[in-house]
Amino acid sequence: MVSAMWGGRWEIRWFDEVDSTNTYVADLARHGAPEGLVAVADHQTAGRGRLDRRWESPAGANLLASVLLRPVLAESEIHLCTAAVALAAADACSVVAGIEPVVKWPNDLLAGPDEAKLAGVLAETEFSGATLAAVVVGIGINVAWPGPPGVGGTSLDDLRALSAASEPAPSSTPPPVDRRQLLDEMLAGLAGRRERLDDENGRRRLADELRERCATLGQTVRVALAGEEFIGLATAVDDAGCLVVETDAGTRTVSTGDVVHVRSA
Ligand code: BT5
Repeated sequence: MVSAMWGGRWEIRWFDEVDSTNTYVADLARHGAPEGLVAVADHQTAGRGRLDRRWESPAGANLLASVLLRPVLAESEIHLCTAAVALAAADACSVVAGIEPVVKWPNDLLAGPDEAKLAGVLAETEFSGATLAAVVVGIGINVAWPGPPGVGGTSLDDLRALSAASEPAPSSTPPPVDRRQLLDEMLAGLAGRRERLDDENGRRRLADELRERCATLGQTVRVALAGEEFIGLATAVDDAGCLVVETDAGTRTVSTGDVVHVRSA
């Protein structure tokens, strides 16, 4: 493991292999680790998605990172932490790779002509009584490997090759994206967004940014909650980052759950 401070705010611990960077950071968070710890792994033996799903990635191919945040937030606002990381990652993809992903609520970055899954975010919380103590936000960004067969993923390197090939005078294959550069750019973008979590005005600006980048708005969505499923039109993201869905039975505000874009499903 290599450890280094970055930007005066982030302590990066880069591992050859861990079970899951989220699990690692959550364990340290429970033992009082300060905000700013970042775990990165070349390989995860038990990478996790949401709802006990797996996040797959061969060694050295993709960016797998988890950040420890300790913002003072109401439970209803926790989704803004996912948004802060997703938006910082989207900007980093744009700066480092020239790829402009959109956000699919709640936790995906989609990119390319087919809006394929480029990245996924997993936010996990620790509470002290009723007070939010820590949020561990993990992200997997597909840099060189587009995800397992059959799940419809994509990668930055594939998207760049596609875009180079479709230019009027096709250029040679661009060089592979550097994971460290992508991480540094993401953390630089996360620093400012983290500060916005501290006051109401900043949180509203973060929600504004999420609204601008959110491909789910205006789409018919199917929402799966624990023990319940419904279809409706995603009409808004509120200031807490929750998705507002108009259904035949009325308006629903969704703070968690799986959302499928029905048109693209
Ligand atoms: C997510 O879950 O999209 C959140 C993924 C978070 C992964 C990061 S990596 C660093 C940190 N440490 C961890 O242990 N986790 C975080 P979800 O929306 O549930 O999507 C999971 C589903 O995406 C799987 O069931 C597969 O169908 C698919 N999948 C798995 N690996 C993929 C990949 N590399 N690219 C695209 N899709 C993938």
